[in-house]
Amino acid sequence: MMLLEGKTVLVTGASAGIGRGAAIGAARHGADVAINYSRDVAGAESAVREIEALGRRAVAIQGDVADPETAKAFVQGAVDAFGKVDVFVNNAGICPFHAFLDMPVETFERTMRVNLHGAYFMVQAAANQMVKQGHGGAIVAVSSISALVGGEYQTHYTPTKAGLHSLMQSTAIALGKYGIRCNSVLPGTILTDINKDDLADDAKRQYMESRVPLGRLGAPDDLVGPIMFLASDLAAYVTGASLLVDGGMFVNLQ
Ligand code: NAD
Ligand code: RM4
Repeated sequence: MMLLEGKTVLVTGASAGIGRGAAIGAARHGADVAINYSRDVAGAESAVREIEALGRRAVAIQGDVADPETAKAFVQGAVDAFGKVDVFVNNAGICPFHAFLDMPVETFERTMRVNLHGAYFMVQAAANQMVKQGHGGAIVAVSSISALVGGEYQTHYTPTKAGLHSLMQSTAIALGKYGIRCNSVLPGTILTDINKDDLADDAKRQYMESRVPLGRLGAPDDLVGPIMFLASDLAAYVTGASLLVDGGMFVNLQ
C-alpha cells in the first residue's frame, strides 16, 4: 500500500541514519523527496540515486540547519524542484556525549542551535509554504525517548529533544486551522553514527540492550513505518501526538 503517492516530502539530515531511511521510505511510498544534508556529499548523492532507482524524483540541497537561512533555501529549493511541500520531516540532529560539570559552552550552544533552533526555523519555513499552498500538510519531528528521560552525558541534548516534542505540540495548535498536522516520533536507542562511539563501550551497549523488552537495539528502518504513518492520511486525525519507537525501553523500569 502506497501511503504518500504524489506527495513531496522534505527530510533534513537525510544523508545517513534515520533521515536517510525516512527519505528512501517516502520514495517507496510514492513520494518525490528533497533531502537536506550538511557535509556528507557522497551520502546525499547515493540517497538521491537510491530514490531515483525507485522511479521517484530526488534533489539534495546542502545546508547547515543551525543557520536560519538554510531553512528558507531548503524549502525554496524543494518548491523549485517539485512545485510544492506536502510533508516535512525534521530529523537533523547531533549528540556529542559529554559530562555536565565541564560541558564546553560551544558544545552546549551548537547542540541547541542544530537540534532546536534549526528545527524551529525549518518547521516555520515548511509551514509557511504549506499555508501558502492552502491544502494542509504534515510535519513529523524526530524527537527522542530523551524528551521523556534524562541522560548523564546528554544534559545539552535531552532539553533539545524535549523542546522539539513541545514544539510539535504548540505548532499543532498554531497550524491546525490550516489543516497542517504536527507530530513527533520518539526513537529509543537506534544504531547509527550518532551513538557509534558511545555504544562501542560493550558494557554500555549490553546494558542498553538489556533494557529493551523486544531484545534488540533499533535500526533506522524501524522508524520508517511510524514516520510514514504520521506523514500519511492514515493519521488524518492525529496531531500534537508523539509515538515512542523504542522496543518498549521506556516502560521497562522494573
Ligand atoms: P546520524 O548521525 O546518522 O544522523 C544525523 C543526521 O543529521 C546526519 O545525516 C547528519 O549529517 C545530519 N546533521 C547533523 N548536523 C547537521 C546540520 N547542522 N545540518 C544539517 N544536517 C545535520 O544519527 P541518527 O541517529 O540517524 O539521528 C537522526 C535524528 O534521530 C537526530 O535528530 C537524533 O537526535 C534522533 N534520534 C536518534 C536516536 C538514536 O538512538 N540513533 C534516538 C532518538 C533520536
Ligand atoms: C537518543 C537516545 C539514544 C542515544 C541517542 C544519541 O535520543 O538517547 O539512546 O543513543 O540519542
